Amino acid sequence: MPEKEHSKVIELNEDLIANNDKLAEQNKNNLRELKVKSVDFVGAIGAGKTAIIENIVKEISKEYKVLVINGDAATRVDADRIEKHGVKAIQINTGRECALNSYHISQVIKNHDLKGVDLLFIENVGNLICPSDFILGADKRVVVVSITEGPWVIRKHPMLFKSSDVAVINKIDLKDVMDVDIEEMINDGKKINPNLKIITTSALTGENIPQLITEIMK
Ligand SMILES: Nc1nc2c(ncn2[C@@H]2O[C@H](COP(=O)(O)OP(=O)(O)OP(=O)(O)O)[C@@H](O)[C@H]2O)c(=O)[nH]1
Ligand SMILES: [Mg+2]
Repeated sequence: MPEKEHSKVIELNEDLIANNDKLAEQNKNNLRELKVKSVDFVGAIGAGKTAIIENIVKEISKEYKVLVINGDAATRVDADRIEKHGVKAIQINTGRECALNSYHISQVIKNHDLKGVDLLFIENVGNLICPSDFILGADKRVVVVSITEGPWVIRKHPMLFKSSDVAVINKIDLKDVMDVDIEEMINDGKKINPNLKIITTSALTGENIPQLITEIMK
């Protein structure tokens, strides 16, 4: 690509990210005004984001009013899984876009009645790269990976781990069949972000889900 065109592409990308950041700040302020606590779940395809959110809502939805936004390229599968637990879910299909952005969240704030909602859980599109450029304005970001993605999944994707508050290493029920050193994965996360709270879970057995809930509710 000629140098001039190349720098135009970089400018365009920088504008896109700056505009996204501005709108994310507005989302954060609007949600705080509405007294809605918000958590953005990011992570690899199939790592267990929906399964973890299902476990959490099963535990807390009697006490708290929860709304879930499910980002997905094409289907309503995840929103339907959440709604089975009696919790309202809004599916956003992003098509060729590989992450939710702050505009999607601003539209939910604008078009839905969030009065009385205590917690907003946002499941981002399965992807360990794109969401690092697009913050949404949530209070917390939780990154979910699983041991079936290989022992190097954390060190290969440092950006998301740098910008997250909590990391979940899921599917630990499979540790006997996977040749993965979970302690090493935890060390990778700590090296990338010493402030990261790391929790190993199984969404299948429910192991350590209470610890995750405590962390999210802080
Ligand atoms: N054994 C085991 N399977 C799990 C666990 N968590 C999720 N799964 C399974 O892994 C598959 C993917 O889980 P999902 O919850 O759909 O993962 P996701 O991250 O939401 O996936 P996308 O939305 O497609 O990115 C499903 O078949 C789940 O039942 C776990 O802790 N242990
Ligand atoms: Mg999902």
